[in-house]
Amino acid sequence: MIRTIESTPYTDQKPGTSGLRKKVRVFQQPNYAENFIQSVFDAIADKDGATLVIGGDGRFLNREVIQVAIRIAAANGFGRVLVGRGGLLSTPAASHLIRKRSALGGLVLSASHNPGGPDEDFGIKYNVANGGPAPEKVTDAIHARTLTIDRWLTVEGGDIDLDTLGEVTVGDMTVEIVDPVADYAALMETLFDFAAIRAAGLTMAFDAMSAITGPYATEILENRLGFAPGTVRNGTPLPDFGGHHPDPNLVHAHALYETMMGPDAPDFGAASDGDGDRNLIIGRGRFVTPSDSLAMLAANAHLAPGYRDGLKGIARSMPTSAAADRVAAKLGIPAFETPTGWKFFGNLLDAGMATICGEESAGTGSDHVREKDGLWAVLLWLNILAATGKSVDAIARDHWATYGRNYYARHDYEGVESERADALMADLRGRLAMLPGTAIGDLTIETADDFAYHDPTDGSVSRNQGVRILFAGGSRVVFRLSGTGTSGATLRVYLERYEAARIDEDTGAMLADIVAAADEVAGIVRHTGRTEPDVVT
Ligand code: VG1
Ligand code: CO
Repeated sequence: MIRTIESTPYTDQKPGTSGLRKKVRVFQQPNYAENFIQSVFDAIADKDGATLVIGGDGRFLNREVIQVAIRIAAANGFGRVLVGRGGLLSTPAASHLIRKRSALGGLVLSASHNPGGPDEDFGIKYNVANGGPAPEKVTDAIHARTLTIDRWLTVEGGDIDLDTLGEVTVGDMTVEIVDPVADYAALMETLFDFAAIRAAGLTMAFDAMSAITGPYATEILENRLGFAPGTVRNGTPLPDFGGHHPDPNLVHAHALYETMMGPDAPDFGAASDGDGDRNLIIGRGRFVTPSDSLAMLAANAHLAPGYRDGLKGIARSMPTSAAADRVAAKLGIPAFETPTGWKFFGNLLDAGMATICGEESAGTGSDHVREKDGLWAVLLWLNILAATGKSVDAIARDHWATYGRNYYARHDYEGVESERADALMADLRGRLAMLPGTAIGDLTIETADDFAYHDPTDGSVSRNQGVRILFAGGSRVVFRLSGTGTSGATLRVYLERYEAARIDEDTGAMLADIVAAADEVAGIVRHTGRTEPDVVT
């Protein structure tokens, strides 16, 4: 029996960089999650009898929303729902499952690197049939529907057991509880030389940050690759991530950083985020910035079986450093520059124009799925270490000696009042045309624009994707506002300077004049009242 529940729209359900993210208490309002899920289903065609994947990162509210989503899916005509046991699926594993089982799409319940718990964040993201985040035309349709929705559909019945593998029936729909790890681990075995990694005798530390990658990393790293028990730290997913931000950067994964810089550091250190799509890479005594990691992985990918035939192209988000472009140039393959967010890579991957993609925010991935993939990056690094017998530090130095070094940092100003952040961006945008030729200290602005992306596969255009200030000589600063936060605004300032030969300098010192220029050109202190960023990555 299908029941129709009357509802009224919420006006704040516009998906951001990566789905709808709000405080848990916002999601707990009557009909809030239900409205959004029904709006997703109202915005998509061909649901009758189709397969849908549902899973999340295990954060607070995960199980409750999964139960609700299953009943709404049954009432909307889906034939089968695949759910990871315990309601768990990492974002890349969900992407793989959608592709492997030819699903129409999937609901990924996560707020990624944002903290979890009753007072923290929750999120819902819809992925389409290629396994990737819904493109803008789909998220726009979902948003439009949230503004007019007047009912949602459900079926009678209580909650189902999410913890036992097998099939149950909800309404006329089959729900299949699947092992969240098995298919993903099998995919990794097809891409990487597990025997060579095992034989290399490397030591490592992996921090799962009490988030989704614990079960995946334990199975792959400890069980299949033979790393010592205890290699995976914080390996049990917790609803509140143990009270931490599951964000793999030097601030929130500080304990791992300390280990890797200490006297007893293993060969390799890594961490992933709430939903398992990000990666932090630290060799013994050597932190690798995500932009550099993308370039180094692309340059060495042919050493892994899955990429033996080479790459078709490399894509990076606009604020990501241009280090990967230099690799593409040397390989004689195209380099693409997209807006922030993985949804923009999907078309390039589907069209076979790019093989490896990455973002400065610790996201790297390839055409094996349509999401960024934290453990994939870890395994590719391990495969490269095993194949070359070199340390992370040696690989980094060799890379810079060949390509030069893009010194890079991102400064985040968090919890800025939205009006002040908007005013800063509006002020900057209003002055773009006048900036070229302006000298700031020793730097001279060459060009200044607001990045617009023209998708080469479907001709769609995405405007206002971040302000770029390019200085003579190749340094640059980029300004944009975060689209994943749940309170106030976060201003992101991306700083980059290229050096062909000076590859052994201190990043902070190399970027100091660009930091000063960024403040002068955008009036960061004047607009935000902040004199220092909250997070430097
Ligand atoms: C941030 C990152 C972006 C990433 C997005 C989702 O977005 O900058 O590169 O794709 O998070 O990552 P924003 O709009 O806050 O800058 V995740 O791991 O949250 O799915
Ligand atoms: Co994530």
